[in-house]
Amino acid sequence: MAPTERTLYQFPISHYCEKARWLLDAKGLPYTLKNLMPGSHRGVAKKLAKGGGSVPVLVDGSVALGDSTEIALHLERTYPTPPLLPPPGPERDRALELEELFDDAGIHVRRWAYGHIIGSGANLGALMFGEYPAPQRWLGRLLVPLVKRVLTRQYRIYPDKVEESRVKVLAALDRLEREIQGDPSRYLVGSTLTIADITAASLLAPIIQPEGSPYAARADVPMPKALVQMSEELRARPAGQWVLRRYQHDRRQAAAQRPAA
Ligand SMILES: N[C@@H](CCC(=O)N[C@@H](CS)C(=O)NCC(=O)O)C(=O)O
Repeated sequence: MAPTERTLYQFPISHYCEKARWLLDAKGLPYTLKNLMPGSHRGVAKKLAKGGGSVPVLVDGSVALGDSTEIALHLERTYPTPPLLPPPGPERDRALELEELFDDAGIHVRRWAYGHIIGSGANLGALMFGEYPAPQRWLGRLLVPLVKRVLTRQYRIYPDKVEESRVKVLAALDRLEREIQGDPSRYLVGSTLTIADITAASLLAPIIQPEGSPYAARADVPMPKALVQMSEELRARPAGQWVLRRYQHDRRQAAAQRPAA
């Protein structure tokens, strides 16, 4: 039987796409990545998944999913080994609840981070388009002023909202620390990795900047002072250390077992 064709449509820099890549890697599934250009992505995503037009979109054989949580649940149903959710019961319910909570926190991480990146002289073109092939990379860099305007409007990157998001990100980190009881070696639910861990670690990664993530510090793209400072402060906390550990250990392990597409 021919292997299932599996394609993840994405933006390389998107933390929701990083979550989807990690889920696929953790399941040991081969997939092809297709980088969409911001702007034209909407039409492609809507046509594929008949959803809101955001990325990631996973096309897995005859099934198309346009939301990272739906992707997580689909993968769990279709490829139960290794399990990324406990069996039905209170632990599973808690994992699903935490998945949703940290998924929402991702909106605030993004608004806070872009709020500082857009307001500074940071090289947004290199961050967003560095991984695209040449013609798209050049086009993307030309479009940066437009991209900044669209991001500002779409994600409501306004000073009062950015501040509101900072407070919400810190509340999510407090919650994380309560869940792990201050111990960065613990998983959120039970004693193994679940979709709650993958969601929390990938969606918090842009402000912790772990090695092995798309947000690791790069000498060629200096980050705004506020982001560097936030990352340093959070890395000193159990929540920041937890994200670093999940990347050092679980993300690395998942990436290492990625089969060729
Ligand atoms: N709830 C969605 C959120 C995905 C999302 O916000 N994706 C962003 C990139 S980080 C996006 O596609 N933005 C452009 C758009 O919505 O048109 C998920 O979990 O997949």
